[in-house]
Amino acid sequence: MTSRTKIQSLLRHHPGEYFSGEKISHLLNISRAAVWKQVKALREEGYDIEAKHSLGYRLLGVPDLLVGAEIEAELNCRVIGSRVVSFAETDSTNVQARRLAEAGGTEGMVVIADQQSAGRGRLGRQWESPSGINLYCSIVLRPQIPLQQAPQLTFLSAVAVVETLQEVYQLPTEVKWPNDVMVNGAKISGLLNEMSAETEQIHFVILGVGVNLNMTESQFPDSLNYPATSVLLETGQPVDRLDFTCHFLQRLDLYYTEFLCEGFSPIRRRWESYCGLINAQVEVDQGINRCCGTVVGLDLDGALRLQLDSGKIERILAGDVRPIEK
Ligand code: BT5
Repeated sequence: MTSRTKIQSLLRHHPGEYFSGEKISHLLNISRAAVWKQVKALREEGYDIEAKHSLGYRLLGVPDLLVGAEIEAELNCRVIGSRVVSFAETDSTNVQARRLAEAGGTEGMVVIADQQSAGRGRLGRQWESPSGINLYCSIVLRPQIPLQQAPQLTFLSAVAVVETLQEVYQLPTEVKWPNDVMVNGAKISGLLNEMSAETEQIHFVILGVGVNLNMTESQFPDSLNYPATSVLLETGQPVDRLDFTCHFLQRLDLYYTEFLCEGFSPIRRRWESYCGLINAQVEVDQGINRCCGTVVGLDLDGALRLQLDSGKIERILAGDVRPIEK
């Protein structure tokens, strides 16, 4: 951690509290001149730091930036966030994460961007990724699991997004198979997992996560296929993106370590408990095929179990699910 990040983290963890230059210098083991220099640099980055003659420095406001070093400093994870790489702008964090993973990037590495010029959804679809308002991140994992279990990892990120939105913002959040997170019937988050593997061996999996945090109505294009929303639109309150990101990564870390020890069952149970369509009649659009049935749950490999009118259980491996209005 650099001296700048250490000072930023110290002030951030003690909101409203004054720290004299001498105290910071003593606590962080740096010279007073270095404290002054780094406070000046933090102010230039947008941190509102008050300096009072007899009291010292205190933090009054933070810029809404997602900076890798700051996220690393805030996290207390076992695996996730061992390294956090941030971009002001990139094509797609999934593409960057793949590049870094191919160059030897370690398990748990997180790639984050303030803006994506080519944010990706499934099947070549686009993910709207305007600057400075949402979370766009990709996490590199190297699990030692059989290839066919890799799709289970999507459900880890879905559960971590749902629980962060429920617990921190009290939003009535649900999952929709395979990779959507919904609030009040509108999509708030999309997940895109990609993988590098050969002959039964996984090299790495990339968990791509997009969450609409401070997006306003006018920032969504008219061309979206489904209703979409953001935390700001649902709560009326702007979101501190650093805070959201750290809560989410912390929770993902918890569930990833649980997954490595206990397998898919606990996550599958949680995902099913957040799925508003269990026992509901749905239509599944699979491109050329369409089928209807009642959602029964998730299979062990992450396939959706659908009971057809004939009573037969069909395993759905891909497709878009829509509830059938009664
Ligand atoms: C997804 O695909 O939902 C996966 C989205 C994953 C995005 C993350 S961001 C970080 C990482 N880097 C990337 O490049 N991607 C990942 P899909 O189920 O195919 O949904 C795509 C559809 O959702 C689009 O066709 C639009 O209709 C709609 N959509 C696009 N942008 C949206 C947004 N910001 N919010 C809600 N809906 C959106």
